[in-house]
Amino acid sequence: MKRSLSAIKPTGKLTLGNYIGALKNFPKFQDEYENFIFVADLHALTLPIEPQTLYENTRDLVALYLACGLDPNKTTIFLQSDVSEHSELNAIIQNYLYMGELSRMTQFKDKSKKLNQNAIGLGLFAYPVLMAADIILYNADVVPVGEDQKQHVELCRDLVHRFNTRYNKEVFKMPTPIIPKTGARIMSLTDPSVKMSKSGEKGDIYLLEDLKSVEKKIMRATTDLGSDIKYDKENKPGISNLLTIYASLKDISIEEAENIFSNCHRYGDFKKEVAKVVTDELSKIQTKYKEIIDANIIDKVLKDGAKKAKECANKVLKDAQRTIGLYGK
Ligand code: ATP
Ligand code: LTN
Repeated sequence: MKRSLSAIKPTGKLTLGNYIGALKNFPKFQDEYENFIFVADLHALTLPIEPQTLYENTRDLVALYLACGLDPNKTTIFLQSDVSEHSELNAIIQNYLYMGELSRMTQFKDKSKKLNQNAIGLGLFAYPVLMAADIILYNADVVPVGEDQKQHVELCRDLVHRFNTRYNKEVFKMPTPIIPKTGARIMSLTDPSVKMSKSGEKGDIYLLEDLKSVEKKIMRATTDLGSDIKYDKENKPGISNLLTIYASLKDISIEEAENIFSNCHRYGDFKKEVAKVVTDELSKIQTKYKEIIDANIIDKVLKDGAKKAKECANKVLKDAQRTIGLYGK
């Protein structure tokens, strides 16, 4: 059976962007793939974060994984920090990735720009090394992620090629990023030129947000000149973003969404429909989230997941160690 692997870092409250670009797609793999989904808690340390916040974000993320349809009987759900093989493989493969290529990563450039230039953590720079270890340890065939993570998976592909060529053996599996056709980059509702993100501002919608507030944000979303509901990223970025959200949640194409609104010439009416689709979806997720928190099952899910993940990761780690001349006992 082929393997699928992905993760989200518990850096903040999950947004509608995280859901559409990543989370919503994770359960699609659990029937036909061996599915591994984890919380990238070590990656969350690459920017300053309060211990209590990290702890709570982690619990909420696992609960949201379950609320969005991941079934622990079909998907191995675990914490990155519970499987020490991630850090061990990281220590090895850091020697096969170069500082030049790491410094060209868009995410590093964006995030480091916002920091005091004398306090850019090494972990932020080496972020894609650990991410490559995450992927390689599970022999992942596919890695479903949003657009912004594609570059990191591509760097992992370069590493796999470099390593396998160096040792003349297929030690590591070559992964392929899977980017959703629609919704791979949801933009902020107040500024459609920037990505909606957990560390963003008021233009972001959170999965656990009060539904009235969600509705208000959509009704006030920045729109463009004109009155047609047409997808045109250049000239109508706000409407295009709302159309993308609508199409993704309805599981239809952008063209189909445009057809539905071909006779609608009032942005207000269109926004009402978008708000309805979003709040319906979030309402379902929030109800399930509450049930999961009340059922107190998270610790058990994580314990079982870590055990399964470790079995798999340890094999790959040992194989890599022996290949390069370490004892790998
Ligand atoms: P941060 O603000 O802390 O960088 P983030 O919101 O960008 O966080 P990540 O943890 O980096 O979230 O991403 C989790 C997953 O969600 C990744 O697969 C990423 O590609 C996807 N994702 C994040 N933001 C969006 C977005 N605006 N649209 C679509 N997918 C997104
Ligand atoms: N960097 C990813 C989270 C992540 C990940 C991974 C995704 C960490 N390790 C391995 C896929 C595969 C992000 O979403 N920011």
